[in-house]
Amino acid sequence: MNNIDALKQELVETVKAANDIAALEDVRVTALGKKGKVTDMMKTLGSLAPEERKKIGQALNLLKDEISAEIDARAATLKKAALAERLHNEKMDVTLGPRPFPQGALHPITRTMEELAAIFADFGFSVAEGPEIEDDFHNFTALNFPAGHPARQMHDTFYLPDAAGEEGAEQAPADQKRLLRTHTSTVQVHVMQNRKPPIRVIIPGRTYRSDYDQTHTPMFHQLEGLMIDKTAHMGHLKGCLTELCKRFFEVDNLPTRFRPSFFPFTEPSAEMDIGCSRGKGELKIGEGSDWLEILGCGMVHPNVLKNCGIDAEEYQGFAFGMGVERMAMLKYGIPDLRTFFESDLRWLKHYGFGPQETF
Ligand code: 2NM
Repeated sequence: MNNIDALKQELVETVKAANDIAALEDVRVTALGKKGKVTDMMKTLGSLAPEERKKIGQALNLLKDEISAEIDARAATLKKAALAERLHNEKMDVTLGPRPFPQGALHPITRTMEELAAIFADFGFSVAEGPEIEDDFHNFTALNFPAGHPARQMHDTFYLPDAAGEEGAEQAPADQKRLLRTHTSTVQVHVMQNRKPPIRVIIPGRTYRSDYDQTHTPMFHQLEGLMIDKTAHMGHLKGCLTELCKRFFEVDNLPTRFRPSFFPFTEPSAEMDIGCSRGKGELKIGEGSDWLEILGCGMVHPNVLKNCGIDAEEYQGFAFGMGVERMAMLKYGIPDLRTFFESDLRWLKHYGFGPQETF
């Protein structure tokens, strides 16, 4: 028993002496871990007489509980002290006046959307916006996605709870199910429903898909466009997007090609590639013999026009969509998608998006 008292004394002292959480974790291991001092003593129980074993066993269990409680109490104290220190060190004076020179700057995603919008403004396109919370009709049905299309699955789309889960609330009809828009095409639907052609709009904005890895974040940005009149055709689409890419990437004789593709909302559909080279792990746009996929496009499907209240016998048009992060990564040589959303000032400055020091 004397041994146990002595060990308790010793352990309580070491707990008190631990001055940070890491040191305290070491104490927990040396005291209570698999090869710890209390465990070592437990291992000697087998050689004792039954009466003695019971007494010592109980005492050791008690010791274990006591030391564990001592460690928890010490951890709480250390955490409190660490927080107090941070609060003290990171104190700021909110009454300070404005800084003498500009400290703000536009995020590269915002910059990229504004650059694209400025080019489209030259082509006569205006900017339209719409809600990020949408319904199934605007996100899928109107855009000619058949029932049961894979993009409609819970797995890919963030659905919102029905009628805030209220008691006695009726289940919403399928077309009214609420969701976070998975593309900005929902805004094209609103525009077509509410305006008469000719229509010439672009829609930059946030979109959401349930996906997270090296090349996907659950929130990302798209810029889509729509042009509708009586005679718009694939040639106009190609000319418009080719000129856009030349201006955006600042390459005069940019090679381009259009490959057949498929989207539910366009027919025919195409993907546009631009010329590039990939020597020595470095991507160069505008030269070389490789191709880089840059956007999707096509002639608006007659079903989409009809679903949005436009006479498909009289009007036709083209549409396109691109990922803003991808455009920004290619133009500014940013290799990792996820860094866009880390708010790291050093990263922003490194890629030339720090505050402008002109004052
Ligand atoms: C893309 C590719 C091709 C598109 C189609 C429409 C609408 F609403 F007019 F039908 N909006 N956006 C479209 C077409 C989007 O993104 C890759």
